[in-house]
Amino acid sequence: MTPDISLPRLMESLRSLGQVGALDGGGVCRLALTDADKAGRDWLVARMEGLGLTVHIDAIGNIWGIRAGHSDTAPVMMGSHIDTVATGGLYDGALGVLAGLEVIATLNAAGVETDLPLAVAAFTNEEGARFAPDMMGSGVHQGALDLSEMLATRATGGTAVVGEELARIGYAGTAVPFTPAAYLELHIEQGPVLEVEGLRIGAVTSVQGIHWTEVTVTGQTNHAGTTPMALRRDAGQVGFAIARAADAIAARLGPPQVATVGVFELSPGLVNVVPGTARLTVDMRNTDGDVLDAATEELLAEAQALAQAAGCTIDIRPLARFAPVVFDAGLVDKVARAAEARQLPTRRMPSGAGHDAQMFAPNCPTAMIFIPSAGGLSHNINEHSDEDDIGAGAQVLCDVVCDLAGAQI
Ligand code: HGY
Ligand code: MN
Ligand code: MN
Repeated sequence: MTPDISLPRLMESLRSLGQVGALDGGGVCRLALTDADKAGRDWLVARMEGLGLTVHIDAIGNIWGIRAGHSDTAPVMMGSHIDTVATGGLYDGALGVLAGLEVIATLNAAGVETDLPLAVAAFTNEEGARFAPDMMGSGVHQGALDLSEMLATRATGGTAVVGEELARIGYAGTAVPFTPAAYLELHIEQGPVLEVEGLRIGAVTSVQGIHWTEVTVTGQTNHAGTTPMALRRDAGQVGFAIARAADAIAARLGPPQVATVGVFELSPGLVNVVPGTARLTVDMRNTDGDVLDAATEELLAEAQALAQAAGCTIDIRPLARFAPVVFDAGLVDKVARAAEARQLPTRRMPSGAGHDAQMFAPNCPTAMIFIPSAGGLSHNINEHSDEDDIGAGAQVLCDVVCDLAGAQI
């Protein structure tokens, strides 16, 4: 039997990292490549070194630690991310990285060696909240995104540039990425399904498609009192109509289609000035890539027509275009069987959120393990998962990784 992970040790590490970038009212903010992210990275490297891992950092700032195995071949990799959104919780991303370190600590304590090396990774800018697209580091690591293009990426709505920020925080490395023997990611579900169905583990089968688009509408600033409605070129009204159109498309298509306008900025943003510019972002997702493509196409055509009818111009900038991804069926089965062997009620399910794992799926056997999210809440400072579920997820991760890596138990 695989050695038991230590839940107290794992909870200590989650709480300790949760202090880095902690928000006064609870929750965490470690936006990618900020000082808080740097502090989280420094914390992680120290923990990896403390476990005897050999630490590597690549050109996009991905961090991974290697535990040697009997053979000098591609490792079994566990990973996720430690960057967060601005209203982040303790577990989104951090759980997958720190559960990986807990597996290492467990095997170290039990003196268990493995045939294959083990790796634990934290990928740069999984969230995409400051710099789009999301899954930037893992995308570069696995060849889905171009390194020089990503290094040149400017913050969405800001001036910071990825390559300059990496250099500034001291995480522009030289390590050479590789494709692991297999990739496993433990993550909170960030949705309501497991909790509603009274289940403990999700064996994740796929990740839905993700389209992010930035839309900038340009009209004409004008006096709010003297300008007749018919003479206005009101960028704000066009922006609002585009946001409503996105919502209407999602309502018409029904689940699993979702649409979110997360950023909406008017300029100059003054009470008595007709907005000259509206900048908004639209996040659209669907498990069916064709339906998602058509939905995005429909929205952008409507946006063009709305702008033209209002005498405005429009600039459309794709920020992310990721097709749906399916995980390795054999490895998904292994996850489900490992959970059931621990008497953990389990189901197979798709992921509504994007994850670093989706970048590995085309290149090596890849699967994810979900645990329940309280109230289905995430990207919210009150994000919570029960300790028992955290322990159960980490134990399933340990069991599957030991099986894949040929642990000498
Ligand atoms: O947007 C996502 O699904 C992920 O949190 N980056
Ligand atoms: Mn995440
Ligand atoms: Mn997230």
